[in-house]
Amino acid sequence: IRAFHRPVHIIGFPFAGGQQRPGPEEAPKWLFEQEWLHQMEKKGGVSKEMIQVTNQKCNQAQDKDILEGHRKGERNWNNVYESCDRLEKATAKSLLAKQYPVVFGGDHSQGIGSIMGMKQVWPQTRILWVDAHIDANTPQSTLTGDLHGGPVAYVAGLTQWGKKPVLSLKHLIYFGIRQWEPEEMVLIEQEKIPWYESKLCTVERLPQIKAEVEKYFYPDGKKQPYWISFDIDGVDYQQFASTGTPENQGIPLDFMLAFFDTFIPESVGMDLTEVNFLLSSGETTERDKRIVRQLIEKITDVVHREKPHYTLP
Ligand code: 6HN
Ligand code: MN
Ligand code: MN
Ligand code: MN
Repeated sequence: IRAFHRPVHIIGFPFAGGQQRPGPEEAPKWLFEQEWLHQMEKKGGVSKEMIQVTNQKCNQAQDKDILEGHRKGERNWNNVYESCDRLEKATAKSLLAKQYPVVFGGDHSQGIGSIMGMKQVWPQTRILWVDAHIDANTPQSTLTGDLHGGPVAYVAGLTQWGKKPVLSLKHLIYFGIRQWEPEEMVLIEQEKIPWYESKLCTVERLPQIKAEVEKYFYPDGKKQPYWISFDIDGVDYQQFASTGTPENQGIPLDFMLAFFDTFIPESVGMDLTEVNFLLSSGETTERDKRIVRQLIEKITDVVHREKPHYTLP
């Protein structure tokens, strides 16, 4: 008897170059040093790999080297492009090896790489985007030029960048969004992209949410697997504070844990992004580290326990 259905493959992406605050590059390094993670690896069914990014530093204007390749609205583009290209290859490889990749960032610009790679293996996946932000800014709509605010625009082809778009906007649903640039909300309205505000994200409503998601994505009943892109700033700031672009309120943690129970069995992998312990201190940091552990343990538990609801490639 197999002890678990799928192995979990934690892909560390030590990258801060999609935004301007130091810290997200440290999160996977912290994770990979944790004794509890070593214990999980020893038990089996968990492995880890650190991506070599081209430059892990955040994008501060005084760093001449990381401004190289700067185009208006796309700060640090060359670095994001090349680092995501490496992540793209690693994500595809992980999926082809029948693993469940958890791409642990790093800032959310990583979505450009993880989703491009995932789509090579699973072109029909639907994406569940859990975030305080829409992350669909283009070089024209962004106010910050920070590329972590734009991964959806890159993978969906709203921004031209030399690789073919892989995501249809019909295959995307948001959870927890509460900050956006005007053009991003226009996009959601024009494309009629469903989104759940945080206060709708309750454990009690989850069965109904699941039914609505399925009705929207699969009107003909033929189901496809999901990719979960989970930005930790989607969670309520009172419950998790170690992140770079916090917004008020948000999704309760108990919803996220139940969300994993519900959607992981039908998903091929996920991003977990924007953890930044340098932005909190004392007991708050310790609490947030315990929460990351709880999330990783939960994800692993569900991936191991549940038979995937689709045929592996
Ligand atoms: N994230 N909309 C803001 C911007 O700069 O474009 C914030 C983006 C945050 C992105 O948290 O992944
Ligand atoms: Mn995000
Ligand atoms: Mn966000
Ligand atoms: Mn912006």
